[in-house]
Amino acid sequence: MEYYAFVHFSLNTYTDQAWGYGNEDVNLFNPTKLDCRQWARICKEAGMKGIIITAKHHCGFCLWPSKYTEYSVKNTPWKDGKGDVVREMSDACKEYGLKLGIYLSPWDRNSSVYGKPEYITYFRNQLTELLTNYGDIFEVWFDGANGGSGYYGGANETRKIDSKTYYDWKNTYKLVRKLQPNIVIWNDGGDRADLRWVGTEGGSVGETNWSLLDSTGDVPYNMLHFGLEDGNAWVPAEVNTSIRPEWFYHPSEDSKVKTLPQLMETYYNSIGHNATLLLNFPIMPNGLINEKDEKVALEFAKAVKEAFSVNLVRKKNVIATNVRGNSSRFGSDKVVDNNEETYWTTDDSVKMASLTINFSQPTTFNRFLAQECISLGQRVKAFTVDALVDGKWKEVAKSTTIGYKRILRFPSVTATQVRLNITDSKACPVIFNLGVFDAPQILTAPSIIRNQAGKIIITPADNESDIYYTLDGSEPSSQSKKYTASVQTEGKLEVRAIAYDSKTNKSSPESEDKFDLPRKDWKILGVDDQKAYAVLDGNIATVWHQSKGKKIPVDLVIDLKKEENLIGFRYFPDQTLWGGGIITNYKFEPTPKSRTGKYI
Ligand code: FUL
Repeated sequence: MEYYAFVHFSLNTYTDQAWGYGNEDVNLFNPTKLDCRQWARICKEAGMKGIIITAKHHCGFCLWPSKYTEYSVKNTPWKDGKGDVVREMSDACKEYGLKLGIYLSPWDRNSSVYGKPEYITYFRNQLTELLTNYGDIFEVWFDGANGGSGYYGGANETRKIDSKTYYDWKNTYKLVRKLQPNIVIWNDGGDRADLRWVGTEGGSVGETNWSLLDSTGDVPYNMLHFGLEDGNAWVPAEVNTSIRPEWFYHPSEDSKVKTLPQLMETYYNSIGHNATLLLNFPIMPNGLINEKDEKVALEFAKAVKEAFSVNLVRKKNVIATNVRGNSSRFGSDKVVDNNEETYWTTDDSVKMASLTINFSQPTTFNRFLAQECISLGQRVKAFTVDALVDGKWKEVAKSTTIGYKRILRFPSVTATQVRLNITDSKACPVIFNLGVFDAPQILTAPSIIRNQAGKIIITPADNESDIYYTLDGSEPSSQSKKYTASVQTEGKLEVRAIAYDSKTNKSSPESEDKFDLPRKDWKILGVDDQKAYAVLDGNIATVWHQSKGKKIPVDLVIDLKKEENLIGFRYFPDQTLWGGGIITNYKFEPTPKSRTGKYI
């Protein structure tokens, strides 16, 4: 499937919430322009192969008129209670040649029986409705989230369950497979399913990405993100992420729709890392996808097409260091024949081998794609990509796993030959496709830092584009100052910068940041730890954590060296997903110096 959509639509859409409590008024649900054909058209034009709809989210509200609850579209003003969003979605998918998937939240904050054995019958009844009445379903999504508290038919209490045992997944899976024999099950909570979560909703999976896990046992973050080389179950990664920060529609996020460079980054870190990409569209209260989301999703499709439409090695001459039994059936030409059924492989004993492709003339490229024949398992553990530049071999990229699809990015190189050099493999490698491309530059907004000494450091996301900037808040363009080295600054200023490609005259989206008091002379008191200066270096990637043994409260006293008028401050918590969370309670207080020179 490679690339498909999520749509999040429920009562949350009308209450501006992420997770409904389960008591939201069904009368709120009244989309005036609901058009699942618009969703399907956009997904189709965006190159997606299917759509997974939130038939029931955690609040328990059903987008289809379930026989088993009153908390559904049948009691809403929409179409006088005669509507069925899942039906409209299923019809639209058929019309546009897309597959339909169902998200059914196991956690139901509306149901009075949630947490009791009866709920399992209720859940399976609903599953049966969804997997029986809407045609073929390609994937079912069992979200493992359970925050505990909820309405629960008026009980208004906290109900936590043991996600491993409560849902009796074994029998639930049996039912699912009986009703939809070709379905793929996603589940991050219970028994091992067919696809795995990647441990983040940020849009990436590890560069090393095995499609394997063990069939039983817990799956910590590292296994979710990188898979398990020696796992005994085939559980490939699905990268789920939203086109906006949140899953449901919030008007405040209209200005936070992901940009083309961000989506391209997601593409390379998901599809390019041997995973599928499940990209979410939040549906607006009127029942449509927002035009900004549509615009960037279509730009994204166009950019992917532009990058990968011309495979520079198609039908070129390929030489392999080894061919299985010297048989033409497994010949090296099979990796450039555009046929998914044929592949190159080596003798069983071979774990290191290379494929060298000769361009007939010097050729410029910056992307390399390789695909293993995964019906024979995932094998490659390490490889390099080398280019013959001016008669000398040069390593241009290096990585670990390949899997169904691996795409590597590197600065443009002009070469007469390119080589895939497999340096380690679990068993003899089996490759069915190679691709080499010259992708147009996707310009990404550069990052801006002012370090403690007051130096402005602007870094582009790639090393092929130029940076232009202004320090007075004016709009940057290719006529502005070109950034060549860090710039010393003092005091208050606003920096704006763009990355610019002179070949195409295109600019990146802009980055901007405002800076105020110089921090040059500031000293950290109160904690005896040099690492604490990470909080003053202007770089959000460097972090200070209070040492483990230390108790809260901790005072991080910053000596400003002179009296300053302060009207506010900003701080960034650790930006990494597993970085220890954010501070929940803190005081920010000016600490005047006493006459004795001590801080009080
Ligand atoms: C999470 C849910 O809690 C979010 O609301 C969203 O549906 C996301 C896809 O999965 O676990």
